[in-house]
Amino acid sequence: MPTKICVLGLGYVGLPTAAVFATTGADVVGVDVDPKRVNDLRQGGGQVEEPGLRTLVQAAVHSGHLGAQAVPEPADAFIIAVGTPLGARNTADLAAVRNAAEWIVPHLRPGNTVVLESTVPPGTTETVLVPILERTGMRARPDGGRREDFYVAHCPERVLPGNIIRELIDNDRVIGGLTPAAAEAARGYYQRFANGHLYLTDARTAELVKLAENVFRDLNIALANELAGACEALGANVWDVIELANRHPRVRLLRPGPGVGGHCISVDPWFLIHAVPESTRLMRLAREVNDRQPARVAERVRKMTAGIAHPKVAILGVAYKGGVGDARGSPAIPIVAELRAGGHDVVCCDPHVTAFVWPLRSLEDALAGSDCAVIVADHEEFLRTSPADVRTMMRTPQILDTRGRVPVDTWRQAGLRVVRLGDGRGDR
Ligand code: SAJ
Repeated sequence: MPTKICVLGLGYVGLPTAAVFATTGADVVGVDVDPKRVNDLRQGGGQVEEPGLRTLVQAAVHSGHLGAQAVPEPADAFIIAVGTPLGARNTADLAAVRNAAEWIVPHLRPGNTVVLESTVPPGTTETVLVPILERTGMRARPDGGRREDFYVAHCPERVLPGNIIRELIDNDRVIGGLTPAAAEAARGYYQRFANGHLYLTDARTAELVKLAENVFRDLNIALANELAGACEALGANVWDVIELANRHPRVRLLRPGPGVGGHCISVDPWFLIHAVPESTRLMRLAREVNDRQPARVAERVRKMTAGIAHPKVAILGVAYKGGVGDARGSPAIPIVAELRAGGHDVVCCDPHVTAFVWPLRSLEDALAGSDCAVIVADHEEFLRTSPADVRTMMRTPQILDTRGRVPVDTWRQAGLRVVRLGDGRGDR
């Protein structure tokens, strides 16, 4: 009998994980509360725009090893990959984790393994997931000389949107077992496809490892954003400063930008901040610094368009970063909202995003007659556009590059004014 795996949650982690497990010969069933996601998977598709994902899912469905249904069924392993967004007052909303656990309860059998992949506040595996699963009367910990009846582990996903398939297979992973036997049991599943090393630890450590990773990035980006402000004030170019500082063997600064978006790095630090407010002052400050970036971009646009009657602004890229089609938590949202509130006519364009808060137009429509084009998500399509065409389409040919990606000299030679976030050397 092939191994049976049930994946709960068919989002940007669950869908590729289900497909990759299916390629190892396991029989995989994906479930989701959203019937559209279930149908999409059945038809070999999916709503997640990610390089290589469609091909992988289609191959897995055609092989007969991957299916989808509205509710779980008995399996050897249950993988929970549901969202853990921010709820009220920036606390974690764990409703989907609870629902998934409750869904598993009627199907849980002795010897099963349940893995939580979702990013969660410290202690969630032990204090939220396990108590629900133990309603079955079975125990996840050894009890009076008796071994655990089933195994529970936290194995946080680590994939980078835009490079998910490769990272899913190649990245090292941390597997935190509620018990050592649970970590071993979970390893048995992940070693079916993982090329990276599998590090075994306990569940609480794994929870903190995941949060530490994203906090590290949030802090590093906040540092880059502060350096950008400092360079602007001091007449230096942050992009040169960072590039040259990173030539040091032990320095790895990240990049400034319009703000930190998405559903991970701007969310996960709060899980730790709320757990221990007194020891996370720096983390809170980093969140504040990064959350202020969109207002700084809007301020820059206001300066660039000062004196122009009824200024039109083209927002190029509303995804939370370049190369992805996901606009959740995108810094474009506060930037557009603030500019519109101030009376700017704002037109958005994004070749990767299908639905946004405001209507999306073609690049030509966005640029036509505009007075400032703001690169918010650095999609390659924008960087490949002919600057001469851009100049011709705009009324006031000026670009605000918040990502430091525009080939400045070429674009300036084409007659565009190019302003870069973090560049205090003027518009040369
Ligand atoms: N950003 C910058 N400057 C940078 C890097 C990123 O401003 O130098 C911005 C991006 O534009 C974006 C946000 O930060 O708005 C986050 O982008 P990201 O590429 O850093 O990260 P995510 O959110 O797409 O994915 C992260 C990854 N975590 C780490 O790299 C430590 C990924 O591996 C995790 O799986 C994912 O979070 C998650 O699910 O937690």
